[in-house]
Amino acid sequence: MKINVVKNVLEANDARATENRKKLDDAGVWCVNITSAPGSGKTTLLEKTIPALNDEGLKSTVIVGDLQTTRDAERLGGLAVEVTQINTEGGCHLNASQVAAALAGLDLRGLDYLFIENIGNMVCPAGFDLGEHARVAMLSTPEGDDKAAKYNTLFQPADAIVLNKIDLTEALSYDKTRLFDDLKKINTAAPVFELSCRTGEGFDAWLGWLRAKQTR
Ligand SMILES: Nc1nc2c(ncn2[C@@H]2O[C@H](COP(=O)(O)OP(=O)(O)O)[C@@H](O)[C@H]2O)c(=O)[nH]1
Ligand SMILES: [Mg+2]
Repeated sequence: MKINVVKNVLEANDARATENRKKLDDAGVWCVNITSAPGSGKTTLLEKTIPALNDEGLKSTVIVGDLQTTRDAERLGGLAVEVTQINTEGGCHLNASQVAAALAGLDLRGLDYLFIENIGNMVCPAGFDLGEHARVAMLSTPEGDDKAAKYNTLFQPADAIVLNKIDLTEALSYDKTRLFDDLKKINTAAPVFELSCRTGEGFDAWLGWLRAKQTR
């Protein structure tokens, strides 16, 4: 008897993620999976990003993952065309089956972007493809300038990296050269967007990257 549970779980997840991506491709929806520690500013980033894209006629839907509560969904309700909350009830990451279930309830016609806010966790979400087109690994200055090195499994596969809360750089003596030195060893391909969701500094480059990805 051969038992290989972990492998089977990941293979099943990958297969479901591929189906999700195909569904999104067919609908012309470009999907971003946002991963970070709790409190980095994932929901705040979406609160600023979605209306800015909407002003340009680009429509977004959101899937929000949380262990409990619908608080993030409430914050984003009214900004996106639709917001779907997934409560994992203790689960430390979203998986492709949960996203498939959410997609089954969504009308993707006329949409440009699907933003997925993953569970706040710098370890578990890294191993699970959800069917996204790009993975964004986010961090923020209050977390300290050593986090990319410590949680390299999150930053290594990222297609883009967001450093948020740069308005606090001086107050926190955040040394971004340490971050960039670490990223040279971990991921040199991903663009790094240094921004502040509070002041809006750096936001244009982030929006420009998103805009360039939606090509239909
Ligand atoms: N100073 C500052 N605070 C921010 C910024 N972005 C988010 N925050 C705050 O950080 C806290 C956590 O943000 P939230 O979006 O809920 O983080 P999430 O857990 O990653 O979704 C909130 O109090 C936000 O107001 C920023 O750019 N600068
Ligand atoms: Mg949040």
